[in-house]
Amino acid sequence: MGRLDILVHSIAFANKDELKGSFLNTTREGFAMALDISAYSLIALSREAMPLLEKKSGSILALTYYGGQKVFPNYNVMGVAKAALEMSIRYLAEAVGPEGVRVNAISAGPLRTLASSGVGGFNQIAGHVASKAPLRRNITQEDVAGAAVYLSSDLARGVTGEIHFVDSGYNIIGL
Ligand code: 0WE
Repeated sequence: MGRLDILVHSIAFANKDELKGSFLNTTREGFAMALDISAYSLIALSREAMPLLEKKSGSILALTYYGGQKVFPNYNVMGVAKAALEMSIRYLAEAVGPEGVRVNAISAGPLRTLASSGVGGFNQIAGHVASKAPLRRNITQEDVAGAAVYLSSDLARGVTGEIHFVDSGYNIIGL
């Protein structure tokens, strides 16, 4: 297999029924599945990747969403899973830091992808962000790619355990 420079975690799943209606209706099975696939998978992947990742220069990058820090309508159990993912970033950063491996996440603003295509009210969310965010626009795939290249590269050699927002600045706004 050779060596790995970068591991990108970009996987999440919750049952469609859990991504609508009241959070009170979150099922034990739906909760377990969302956290298993969306958060625990980072720990499992990181453990398997560690023997392959370059010591002193390897890095791990995950993708998260502001719904892991604030409440968004319908995001529900995915918000809890992203909160677990974001805290796992910090614990993993501490665990693999001594080998010189860094662990960070990008918290991206709403972006049209396969994962967001099944999301009811996506256009409304994107429209709201574009009207309120400091940059008054939605992000692009290239915006995320730029941050990903930076965080994965030696340019970010002193950065680990960080949740880096690529969201046109939306997260700094109070109202
Ligand atoms: O993290 C996500 C969504 C990830 C996701 C998407 C699906 C669609 C298909 C997880 N599980 C599933 N399950 C499916 O069956 N996003 C950041 C995009 C997203 O999802 C939302 C959002 C946004 C934004 C759900 C509700 C409200 C807003």
